Amino acid sequence: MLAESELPSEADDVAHPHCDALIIGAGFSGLAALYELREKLGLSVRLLEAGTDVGGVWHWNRYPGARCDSDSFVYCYSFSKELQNDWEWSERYAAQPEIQRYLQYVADRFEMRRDIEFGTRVTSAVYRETSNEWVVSTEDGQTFRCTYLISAVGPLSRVFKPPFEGMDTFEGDLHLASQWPEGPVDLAGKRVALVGTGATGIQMTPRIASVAAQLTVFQRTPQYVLPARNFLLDAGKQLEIKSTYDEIWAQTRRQAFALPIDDTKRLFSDVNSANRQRLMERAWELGGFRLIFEAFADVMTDEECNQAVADFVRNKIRAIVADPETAERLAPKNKLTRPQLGHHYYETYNRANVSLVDIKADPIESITPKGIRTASGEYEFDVIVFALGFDGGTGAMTQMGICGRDGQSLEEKWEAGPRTYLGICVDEFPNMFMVFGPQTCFANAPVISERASSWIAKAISHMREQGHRAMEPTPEAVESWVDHVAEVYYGTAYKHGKDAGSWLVGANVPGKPIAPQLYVGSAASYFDRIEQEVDDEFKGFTFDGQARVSR
Ligand code: NA7
Repeated sequence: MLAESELPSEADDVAHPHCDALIIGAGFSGLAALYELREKLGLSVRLLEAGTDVGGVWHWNRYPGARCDSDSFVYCYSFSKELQNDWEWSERYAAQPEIQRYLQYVADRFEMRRDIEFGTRVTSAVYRETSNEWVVSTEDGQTFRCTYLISAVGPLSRVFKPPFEGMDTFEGDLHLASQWPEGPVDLAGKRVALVGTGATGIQMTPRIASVAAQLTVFQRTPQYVLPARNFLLDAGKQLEIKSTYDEIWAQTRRQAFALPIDDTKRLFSDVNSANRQRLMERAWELGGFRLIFEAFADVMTDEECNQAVADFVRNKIRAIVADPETAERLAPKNKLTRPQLGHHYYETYNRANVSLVDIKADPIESITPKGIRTASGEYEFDVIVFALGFDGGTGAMTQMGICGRDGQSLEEKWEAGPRTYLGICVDEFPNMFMVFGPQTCFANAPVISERASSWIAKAISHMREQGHRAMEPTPEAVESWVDHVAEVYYGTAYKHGKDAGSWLVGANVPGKPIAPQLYVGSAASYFDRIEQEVDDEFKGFTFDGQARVSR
């Protein structure tokens, strides 16, 4: 809570530029919001970005093997038919450089850069009731004023730093996957340690193994890794995509994870044992997330189904990995929730230069000048790479010094976990909107970001048409969304995420309260819910209320 004397005064306002909307973050979410608010609503918009270019998570996460897990042709915007027709994705799953090139292309094509300030990190954003404005300060000493504050900082941008002792004693090179250097990193012929086997570590493993003299992977919890089955999108496939884009987007918007596949309605109990196996084999061969969406409808809700699919993956691991001990170490013991996609991940453990250390059995004690010391001894390395994940969901927002009415900080507001309405707004934080904020839908991100941005534009239009100056959700609406997010989360296999240390429930960061960080219901139901709010003329909100002031 800020003291009254710390609240920004109006005395210096003339020195501080005002815009209608100020967006924080130039990733998929921020650029979508910039497009909606500037091009469609005609607002004056400023976008502040800490990095040196557009890209957001794709600017920072340039580690070897970084790639999206959604089909590239729906891991993009649908707001411009011309854009979607002109841009060609080269692979089923685009790699980081291509995704960043896409966002650079979008920024240039729609002349977004003129409204973006790069290298500008927000250090505080305080709502000032008297002028119904947000006063935003940056690390380099700038101050901005705006009516609408739009956070687009992403759910996975606050890095979880390695908590190990002795980090600064290591004589070789240390790298964090999510802060990978822009210049070349030479791993050829080196002895490399990789700590962490989440989505990031799983992508890095085959790439590092292909160049390093030796790769030692330190795994705490094994994951379910499905084969991605990447391929080049040839001219025929490009034509097919371009000529059916409307149908593809319609399919995507109906699908649980906003992917271009059809969710099956088939229950596990509908099928006999031989057919179950056949369905799982088919989904495994087609690759991607088909095993959890196309084989059976109840993988996340039926224990027996979850167990059968989990056993199927464990058996695949045993069939792929030649060394039985390594295979058992790689076989997950937890329930199957969101699997990861791998690009020859398990196969990589058959290479002579790759080994796996189980740090649950043999924990890391410290980083030493020569390498890593575990309970059983010391390993020597030239390079150590950490892929330990993020303070996901709330982490990026609570570090920005955001204070709503009466100087109440977001950190205080979310002391026991995120509390939002629809993952977009927070009570007592008038005119603050979030694109892909905590408790938004956990699904193919650009599709969610685009829908949320368009929803925010509709909310602001509604306010303007009705002559309102500010809106915020009612505490009751927030309570009902928080309850719904929890009910859905704890009604599925995701409820085991706490035991698995999942960031989705805040369990990976010591001391963080356990609470679902995202809504794990289907994207289709999320879209219906937020559109219903528009149709109901934003009945979960109060307008002007305490925010009303006379200028
Ligand atoms: P994740 O999925 O959170 O994975 C982090 C990994 O780091 C995971 O294997 C963790 O093991 C491991 N970890 C975290 N802290 C430690 C400590 N203290 N010691 C050892 N190992 C540790 O992050 P990613 O960046 O891979 O992926 C994030 C998201 O990106 C992913 O969910 C996708 O949606 C895209 P653990 O499992 O906690 O035992």
